[in-house]
Amino acid sequence: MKPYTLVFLLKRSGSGVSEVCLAMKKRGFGAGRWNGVGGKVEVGEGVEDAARREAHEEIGVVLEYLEKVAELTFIFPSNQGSNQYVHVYTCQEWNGEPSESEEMRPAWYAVDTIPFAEMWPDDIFWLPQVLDGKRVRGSFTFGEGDVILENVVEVVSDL
Ligand code: 6OG
Repeated sequence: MKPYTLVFLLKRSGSGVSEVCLAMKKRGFGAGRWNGVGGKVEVGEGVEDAARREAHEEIGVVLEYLEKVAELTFIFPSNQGSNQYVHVYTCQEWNGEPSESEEMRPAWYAVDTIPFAEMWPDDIFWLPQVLDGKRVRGSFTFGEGDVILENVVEVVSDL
């Protein structure tokens, strides 16, 4: 299964995460949805290196420390070529301000205003737990119209 990365920039306030940077995908797979930044890991490329490259290409930031927070499997039975194994990270230290590219338009959202209805439908099952400081492993099977047919999400101690 093809490896991908997904990174969410976070701002914290005293007790926890206050804001998350989402980016509107302007073209390609997932266009029209808010998501973290990321993409395919190229052959011979390290996973974290791929995450850093994509963040720079898509929103112009240089990531410092990355924290691995999830591993997600997305299965499209009617289109197996779209199956993905996604390594998910959060990042609280970066250089530069998120800025728009040809591919993505970033915006900051307070954690209680995350636009789940305009995101991939799996996100509601795992992103709140990640923003709550947990690590998760998940698997999602998608049907026609990107409806979720099956989902398994477990909180894990290590990834
Ligand atoms: P490019 O095609 O831009 O990489 N991605 C998903 N993210 C979520 N939250 N749910 C999904 O459900 C996703 N499928 C793919 C992984 C695609 C980017 O989109 C993410 C990559 O960051 C199906 O190279």
